[in-house]
Amino acid sequence: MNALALVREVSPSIVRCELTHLAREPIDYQLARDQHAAYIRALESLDCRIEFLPPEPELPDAVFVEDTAVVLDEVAVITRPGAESRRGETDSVTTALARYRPLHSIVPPARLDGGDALRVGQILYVGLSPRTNIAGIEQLARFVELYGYQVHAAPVSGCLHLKSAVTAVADHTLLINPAWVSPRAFAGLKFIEVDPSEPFGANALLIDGQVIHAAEYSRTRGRLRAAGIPVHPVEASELAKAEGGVTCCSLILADSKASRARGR
Ligand code: CIR
Repeated sequence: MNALALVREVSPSIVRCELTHLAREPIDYQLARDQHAAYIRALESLDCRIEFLPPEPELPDAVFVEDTAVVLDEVAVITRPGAESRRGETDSVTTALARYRPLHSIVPPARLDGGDALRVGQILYVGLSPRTNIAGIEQLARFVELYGYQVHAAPVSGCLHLKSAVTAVADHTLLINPAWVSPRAFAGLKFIEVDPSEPFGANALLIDGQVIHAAEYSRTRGRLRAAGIPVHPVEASELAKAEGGVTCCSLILADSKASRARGR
């Protein structure tokens, strides 16, 4: 499968990023850029075509493009990020996505971060989190139900987003930190648990049967490989200090639809 990955370069202001659960540590901006470049190479090695969103040097968290939209095959929903400092990130994403998908937008008082939306088949699990409120989940549900998706809320605690706690790593299989989200929220699915020493290891980006996963979490990587899942490790220490993971740095559009750019 070819896919389109929308990404955005790391902003120099990332040193002023939002932090919720982590204490601020110095971020090496050049190393963050190098790690981001390696992440993009990993996407390319998985046959993704890369499209850069315009840089947003004054928006500290703009590299974490996942939070600005929920992209499905048929439609995309522009979010209203839970952190006020991040709301300016959505304009350029709206312009970019309008070429590929019909759009809906989350409006006040709703709040929603894309990092809280996990799709498994026709079900969207949506985290009730520090960033996403009930109104956000309800608005998202109204939009995506038009396209045959069901929305299930999943409360998270101890982490920023649902996808900090759980991601899809194969058909019907989730990588999960059960301390942050209850497996009971995902009836009928199989689980691989993170190694208990790697609570942040549950964030993996699944593309066409293979996953990109932060190199730091070697024990969890071992569990993925033992389950037969091909893993591409990428160094992600600097973005992790900004509370970001591998899913956060791209918006993935399945190319069958992406190539049918709207109006072109
Ligand atoms: C934030 O707090 O919004 C950023 N520092 C990190 C966002 C990470 N995004 C994600 O996990 N989807």
